[in-house]
Amino acid sequence: MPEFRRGLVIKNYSGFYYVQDESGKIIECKTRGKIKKQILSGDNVEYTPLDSNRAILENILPRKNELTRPKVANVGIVLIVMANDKPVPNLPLLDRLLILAYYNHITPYILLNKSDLAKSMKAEWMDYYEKAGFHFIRTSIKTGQGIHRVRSAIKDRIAVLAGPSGAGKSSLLSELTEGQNIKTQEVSKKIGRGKHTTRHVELYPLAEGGLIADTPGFSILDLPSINSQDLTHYYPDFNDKMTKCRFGNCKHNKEADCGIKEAVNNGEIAEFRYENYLIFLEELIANERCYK
Ligand SMILES: Nc1nc2c(ncn2[C@@H]2O[C@H](COP(=O)(O)OP(=O)(O)OP(=O)(O)O)[C@@H](O)[C@H]2O)c(=O)[nH]1
Ligand SMILES: [Mg+2]
Ligand SMILES: [Zn+2]
Repeated sequence: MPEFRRGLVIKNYSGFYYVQDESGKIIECKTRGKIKKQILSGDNVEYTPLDSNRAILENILPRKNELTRPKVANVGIVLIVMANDKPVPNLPLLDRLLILAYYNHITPYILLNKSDLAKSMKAEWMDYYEKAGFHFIRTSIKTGQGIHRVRSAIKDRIAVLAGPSGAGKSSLLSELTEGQNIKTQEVSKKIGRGKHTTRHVELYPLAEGGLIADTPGFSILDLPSINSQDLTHYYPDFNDKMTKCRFGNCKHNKEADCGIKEAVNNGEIAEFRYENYLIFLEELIANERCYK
């Protein structure tokens, strides 16, 4: 039996998979067609070398998780990007992205970008996340603030950027990769496979270790299919307050003696965060009615 080697898929261009081997070298791989699943960027794979640069991709190793937007496997960290202003933060989207991250066992980092601009009111509200203990980094591509902290957060993991259009995701990607992504985009344009014709997701390596993928901005995001009763499992900032609820199955909505409502009233939980929670709760309850 020939021995397989292991690597990580970083991109897929017209039938070829580019796999980073254990030394960091990129190997161009083809499949034999026996792999039934779609091979994603981020997949750990086994391959048989043909020569020093080319190989046959044999197997996909089990995935830790799999995101659909962007389509990447084995994501370790999601960078949720909002801007101080232009555009103002989309807090319902931020709260949905947090739920999605915890659901997929991905560590969320909240980046408040454009810290060189004056804070909008919604950006002021975001101080809540920092106080509540979420990973929170203020960044700016103009002043360089926070960039090194983001690099060390990514270290050795697969990171994806997410957030509304215009928040600065692609700008941060260029900053983090020191322009490496722009170079590869130009090369692919020259050989006629510009970024407009390719729909795959590319992972860009960081000098300090780790890989990062960009995502086009979006503002609409469905909640994962979770039980309404379990929604608070995805709210680390609610956890210690829930112990005060009178009812064990409290949904923190219309119930009396609720620890969450008490925390909202005394300012420990931000009102907007609770209001978003209630909207999501209704959404999940409505879905449950549909499937009954
Ligand atoms: N002042 C300031 N402007 C920034 C900063 N980061 C990005 N921008 C600007 O914001 C605009 C949008 O940046 P992009 O990086 O394209 O935003 P994006 O999140 O990738 O947007 P989509 O690709 O549409 O989702 C550009 O004009 C950037 O130059 C920042 O830290 N400060
Ligand atoms: Mg972009
Ligand atoms: Zn409660």
